[in-house]
Formats: sequence, C-alpha cells, structure tokens
Amino acid sequence: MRTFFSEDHRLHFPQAELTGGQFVTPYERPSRVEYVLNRLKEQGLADIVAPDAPDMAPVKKLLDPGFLRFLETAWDEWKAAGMKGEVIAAGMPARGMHPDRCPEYIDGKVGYYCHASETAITGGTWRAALSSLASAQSAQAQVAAGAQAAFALCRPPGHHATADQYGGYCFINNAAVVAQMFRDDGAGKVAVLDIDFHHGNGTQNIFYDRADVLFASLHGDPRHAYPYYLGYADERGTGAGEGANLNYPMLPGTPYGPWAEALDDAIAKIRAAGVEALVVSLGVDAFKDDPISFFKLESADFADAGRRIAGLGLPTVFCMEGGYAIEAVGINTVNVLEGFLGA
Ligand code: SP5
Ligand code: ZN
Repeated sequence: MRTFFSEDHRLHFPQAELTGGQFVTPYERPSRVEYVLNRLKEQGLADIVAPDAPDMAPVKKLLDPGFLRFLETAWDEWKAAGMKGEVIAAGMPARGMHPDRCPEYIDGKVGYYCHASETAITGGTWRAALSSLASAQSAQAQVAAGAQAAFALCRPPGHHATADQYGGYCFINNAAVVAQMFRDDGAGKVAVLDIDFHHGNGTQNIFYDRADVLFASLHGDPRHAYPYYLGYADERGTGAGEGANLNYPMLPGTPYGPWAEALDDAIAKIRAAGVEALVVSLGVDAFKDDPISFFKLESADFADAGRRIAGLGLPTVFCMEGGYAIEAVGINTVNVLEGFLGA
C-alpha cells in the first residue's frame, strides 16, 4: 500500500490550544506524523511518496468558496488588523443570533467560519491544509486508477471541518473530498467509515441530505465528548439522505468488544448498501492511553479492526485523522493498515 505524504504539514504548528482554561501546546502537533512515518518504514511499508498539487475544482464544488477564501486570507487580515497573536475565535453566532450573516471585520469573520475555538490558524495553516488535501487527492487518484488501497498521511486532519467551518484541529475535510471524487469518477455509491474517537461532524454535515454517500461514525457519546453538539444515534440523515447516516456513540470506558460490534454493524450496513468505494477516516484516538479520549482499545485491536474493514473488499482510501498518544500513534495507525493488508 502506497502512502502519500507532504512535508508541508510542518507549516501548521500553532503555539496555542485553548483547553481547560489554559493555552497549551496543541495535542495535534507535527511529531504525530513522524511516528507514523517511522513505523511505516520499520514495518517495510516504505512506499512513501509526495502528492501531486491539490486540485481545487472538486473542492470548490463541495465546500463553500467563501470559506476557502477565508482560510487562505485569515492570517493576513488578522495581522493587518493589528492582532498580536494567532487567529483564535473568541465568539461564534449562538442561539438567537444570525448564523448566516458574515461580518466584514476579521474578528467577526473568524467566529463565523469557526465552530471550536481550541483550533488556531497561523501563517502556514492554509498551505499545510492544502498539502494534507493533496495527499488525500493523490491517494484517491491511485485507487481510482486500480490500486486496492492507499494511505493518505494527512496532517492537519479533516473530519471536523464542514463545508464552511473549521475546528477540532481540522480545516479542509479531506475524507469528504475523496468521497466526492469517487462519485465524480463514477462510483454509484460511496461510504465514509469514521473510526476516529471523535464524531465526524463535518463529514456528516456535508453529506446529511445525500443518499449517494453513506456516513458511519464510531465515537465518544456527544453527551461526554467533543464535538458535543452532534453525533447522537438518532441522527439518521434527512430527505434523500434519510437512513444514510449511522452514528454509534459509546460511553466512557468502552473497550474493544462493544466497539468492534459497532464496527461490524457499520460494515454490514455498508455492505448491504451496495457501496463501490470506501473512505476510512483513520483516527487512532480510541486507544486506551489517548490523552483527550476515553475508549479502551489496545494496540492489537487496531490490527483486528483493519482486518474487519478489509472484509468489505472495497477499493479503499485511508485518510489520517486524530490520535494523540504520540508514541503509540505510529504503531496503532500502521496496525490498522497491516491488519487490512493481511486479511
Ligand atoms: C481530529 C481530532 O481528533 N480532533 C479532536 C479535537 C478535540 N478538540 C477538543 C479537545 C478537548 C481536549 N480536552 C483535553 C482534556 C485533557 N485531559
Ligand atoms: Zn479525534
């Protein structure tokens, strides 16, 4: 399996993440992917290549062009307005306010295009997000050309980003773009299987009213876990998309047994839906030692999950999402890929 990876991820490394009322070094940091790269090489999965330039045409169709322009220009506008620090949203349109009128002043624009203020934008964020997108797109192109599977070692991650909002360490929804590209290439139906610990609110939101992209997510119950305001089991899609959204929220302390049952259920429904291509939002923060999550998966469980996913027999693109137990991120991520390959 080929890995697509760009060194430009390093351009995104904010100093600050707002958590527990403090600014800390972000959990989502460049060294995460170094561990993945090292593990890939250690295990002989050394086919690692730089992606082609990103193709913005499909992205502009799926995502809000105003949002994309905002991401590209936010840092310069912020600095031009005399702001001293990194771009951080202080307020967002809340209940009773206008959710759909974008202010002109940058501080207001930032809140309009953001849903979670833990995530900062820096001078390099846009270029890093584009490089992450490029890896996802090149992985999709390789699979569309006939490879059984490819791994996009994306950083920053993408699954929390909607068509017009960033947050949760995510800026461009790589997995959603890959799913749309499979559709554009002729796949009748595509599934996005999201095994990151956090609910893939962005991906759900983008495809919520569509029957042609099935979304299934295993995640921490939103009553207890970020993103808090989406990810309940009764969110099943709307309109034509009714029934094409599957959420498996699970409680603190959930071990592999029930997690794997949820995975099998999602896999069975993907199989029954007649899907022709699969995108896996591959976060490994369901790991027992993850510092911001509460499931109890062991490293070996990730290999088993990879084996189960391979049972679908579908052309598959893996897009890297979260995972913050830094030293184990490489082992856990590569375990999924090796489990998939060995199946
Ligand atoms: C891609 C991804 O996994 N995004 C996750 C975003 C999580 N953002 C909220 C993090 C809350 C961190 N709370 C820290 C508690 C430390 N004990
Ligand atoms: Zn996550």
